[in-house]
Amino acid sequence: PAVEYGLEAPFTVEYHDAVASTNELARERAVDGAANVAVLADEQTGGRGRLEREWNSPPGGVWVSIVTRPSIAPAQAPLYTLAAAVATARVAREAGVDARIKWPNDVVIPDGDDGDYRKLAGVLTEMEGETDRIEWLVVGIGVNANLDAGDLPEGATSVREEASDVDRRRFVQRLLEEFDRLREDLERIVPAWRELTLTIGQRVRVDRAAGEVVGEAVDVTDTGALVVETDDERVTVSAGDCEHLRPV
Ligand code: BT5
Repeated sequence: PAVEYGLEAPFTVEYHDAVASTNELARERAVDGAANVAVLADEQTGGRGRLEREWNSPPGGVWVSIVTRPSIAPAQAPLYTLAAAVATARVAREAGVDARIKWPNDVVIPDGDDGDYRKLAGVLTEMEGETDRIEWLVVGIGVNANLDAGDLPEGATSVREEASDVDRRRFVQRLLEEFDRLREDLERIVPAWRELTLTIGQRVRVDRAAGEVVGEAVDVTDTGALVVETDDERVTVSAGDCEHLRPV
């Protein structure tokens, strides 16, 4: 399928016109032992976001899930989410949009100076493994590429709306290349992420099961958790604990 799709990527690319969710298919591949496979679809009928949320995936977007088997501890897995966001933002910037990263997993276009944004892309990372070693990791990336505003939920935007249509084959190729380069050196991911984020320095409200945190987002840790300075303490929030983050 890689040859059929015409990509010389560091991953074997499996292409489908329509699937329920590329993450679901990638998980099946992962369970079967696959590595370095990317599952790509033109359309998803059951695209998923984090925490059981829905992901709108009409034809024209880039819906892709990457299967990897890195030898890392589960605590490092969030770095792969950050890497996917960096790769996505970089390639979107090549397409002429002012893409920035909103912690933990959104690629957005800033909208004015008050911290507002329109969402361009999202990342959904899933994994399986032991407490000290993961077995596989699936990194799903959804980018609103060649989509009209009318096909998108409120608060979302697309590369088409912000700039112009992209060659999706080329976009996916660049995305996989950037992701591949970033995963080779995990220590470079957080610095690369810092350069593209709009969250650091913002006053934010983070909703968690354990209660909300309001304060200034001051940094991310070396495993990608957000450090928020409230009136009287520093709170570290992991991506998995974050239900919503918004500028306040
Ligand atoms: C995400 O979730 O942002 C992760 C999205 C990952 C999608 C990819 S596509 C390939 C792979 N296969 C899948 O099934 N999933 C992955 P979250 O942060 O929970 O954001 C979800 C929220 O974003 C929804 O509740 C909506 O409010 C909004 N939303 C839904 N579809 C959107 C879209 N196309 N563009 C922008 N925002 C959207």
